Amino acid sequence: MQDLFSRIRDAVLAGDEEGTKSLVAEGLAGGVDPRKIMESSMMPAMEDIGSRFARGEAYIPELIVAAAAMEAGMQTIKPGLGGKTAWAGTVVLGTVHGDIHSIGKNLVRMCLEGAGFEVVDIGEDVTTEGFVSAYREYRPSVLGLSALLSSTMQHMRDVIEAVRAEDPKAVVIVGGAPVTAEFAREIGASGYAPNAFDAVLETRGLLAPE
Ligand code: B1M
Repeated sequence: MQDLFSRIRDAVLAGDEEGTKSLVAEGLAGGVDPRKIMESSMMPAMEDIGSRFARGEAYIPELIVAAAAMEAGMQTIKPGLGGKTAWAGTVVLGTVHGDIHSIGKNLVRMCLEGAGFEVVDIGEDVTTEGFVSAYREYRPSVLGLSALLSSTMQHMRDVIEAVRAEDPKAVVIVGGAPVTAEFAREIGASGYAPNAFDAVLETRGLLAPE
């Protein structure tokens, strides 16, 4: 089993989409629990490349190909989960109005999905009203806001205010290159993460029973 997990981990790190898919399929055919495959192979691979990226030892293209391989593996795993990926909770995620940067947000989505969250990705350039209506529709455990521009991150404050008018207990996590922990506190966000891997830890922490 360990051997299969390390082969899947290597395939994800190499950005080998076909290899990841076929190894995941091999595990599923052999009766391995799909959740175990995610937790013991794909997630550690993304954590590994993510921490190397944070230390400046890996670069954006490596991160992107690994994320694509993980996404391919996730597509193979999903039917095995019987459509249920939300054992950890639901997250509505989007990039704020005026901002079309999607790469970081997509990585956050993939890591959350890998950790068992159902993610409703509402895309980029999402207006405050767009976030509120998605919140109303999905009633997520957590709302995630991403912004890559110093100008657009200002919209996060409006989204938080509008969503809290709808549900005063709304849990909102923010992130994106110009966003800091201090800014997150200032605008009343429940949580902040500097990268996709910390976004999983922060989301889990916010939902953990006290
Ligand atoms: Co843009 N861009 N861009 N750009 N772009 C930046 C962000 C910029 C820093 C470049 C620069 O000037 N050095 C700069 C912003 C400056 C600022 O305001 N602080 C900038 C600018 C100015 C612009 C335009 C205005 C340029 C122009 O047209 N004059 C324009 C704006 C368009 C718009 O949004 N309205 C623009 C356009 C574009 C492209 C379309 C060409 C392209 C986006 C393609 C796409 O996303 N589909 C693009 C890109 C690629 C970049 C850079 C090069 C890379 C961004 C990226 O994908 N990083 C960027 C410069 C740079 O960073 N070197 C730049 C990789 C990604 C993995 O990291 O997105 O930070 P990141 O996500 C991380 C974390 O931030 C965090 O986790 C992610 C993964 O670890 N995170 C979260 C993100 N969201 C999170 C949410 C969370 C938690 C964590 O919780 C919910």
